[in-house]
Amino acid sequence: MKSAILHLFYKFKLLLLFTSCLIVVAWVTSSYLVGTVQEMPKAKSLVENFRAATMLLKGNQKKTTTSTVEVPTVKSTMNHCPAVSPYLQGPAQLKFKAFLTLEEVQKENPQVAKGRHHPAECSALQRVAILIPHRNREKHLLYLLEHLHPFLQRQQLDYGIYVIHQACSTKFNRAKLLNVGYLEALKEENWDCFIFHDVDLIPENDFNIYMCDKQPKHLVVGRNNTGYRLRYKGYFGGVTALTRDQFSMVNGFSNSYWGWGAEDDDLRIRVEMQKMQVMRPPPDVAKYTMIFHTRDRGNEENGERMKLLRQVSRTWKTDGLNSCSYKLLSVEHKPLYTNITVDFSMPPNIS
Ligand code: UDH
Ligand code: MN
Repeated sequence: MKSAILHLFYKFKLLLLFTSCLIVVAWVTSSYLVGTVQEMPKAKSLVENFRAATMLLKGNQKKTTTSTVEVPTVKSTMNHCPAVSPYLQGPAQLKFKAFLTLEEVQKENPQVAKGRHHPAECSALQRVAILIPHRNREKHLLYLLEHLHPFLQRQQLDYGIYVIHQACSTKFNRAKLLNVGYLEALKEENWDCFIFHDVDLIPENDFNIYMCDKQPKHLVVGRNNTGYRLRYKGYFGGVTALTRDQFSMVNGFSNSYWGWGAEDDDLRIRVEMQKMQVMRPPPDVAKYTMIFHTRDRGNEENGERMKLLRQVSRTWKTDGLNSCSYKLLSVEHKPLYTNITVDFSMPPNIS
């Protein structure tokens, strides 16, 4: 009898031991699984953010501590935006309304102030300044603003649009205007990336990302008026993206190109001299519509351009950002862009 009770007690002990083991195993497994489920999106977003965040974010964090400009417009406590925005739509059929007005474009963009916008839901990967050289192309500017604001917002960028307006009736100088844009925009904000943007080129595909990369980027592979082919090998005009440091490393554009042509080739030579390599997005993405126009008065072909191009290796160090003199007439903060008006005096040997 006694041994039967003992046997029963022994069995009960075994059962108890087995059940506790089961409970322990169940507890360990469940906490591991919950942990894994929580880690998944975290890991995914880390991977997503990795590519675009790499170079520039690191650079920024170092720089903002030493910089005098201390207005990162986005709170650092927010999550970084993903490398690929969920709002991108891909290729678009562009429409140009015949009677568009600035007021209409302003009404379409109530969330834009002083030409600037940043995403509310995440911290943008780069602060991007768009610089547009301009004179007497108001209609083109209107179309560009209408398309560019929603385009940049779909890319979740922290951006500002600057129009650099040449006031004087002297020969047009696109490159010098862009140098002015860079210098003036940096007085307002420590921009990471600069997009040098012709007023008449409208991007057709929002996968053409307006962010800078490890190498200077040329964004216009094709446009409607060239059958969407690169104009020529080495073409580096229309729309380009360079980081603050890449542009300063080449001393910006030359200031010496008065009239049309070759200032963009000059920049390419500067870039290559610094052992940088121009990169381009895939041709099906880097597509633009150029609004039709004829040659402007005051922007005739520059007869000196080939001569200037041959001298770049001798001139780049002293002709550029560090020698860009101009008369600043005004800086106006309009709802959709900042307008910088400048006056240039032409050297006496230029006619
Ligand atoms: N720009 C102006 N105003 C001017 C001249 C140039 O705003 O008077 C700016 C504008 O941003 C323009 C950019 O400089 O997009 C480049 O100038 P462009 O558009 O005149 O250059 P593109 O190479 O045309 O597109 C050259 C003349 C085309 C002649 C066509 C004849 N078939
Ligand atoms: Mn043009």
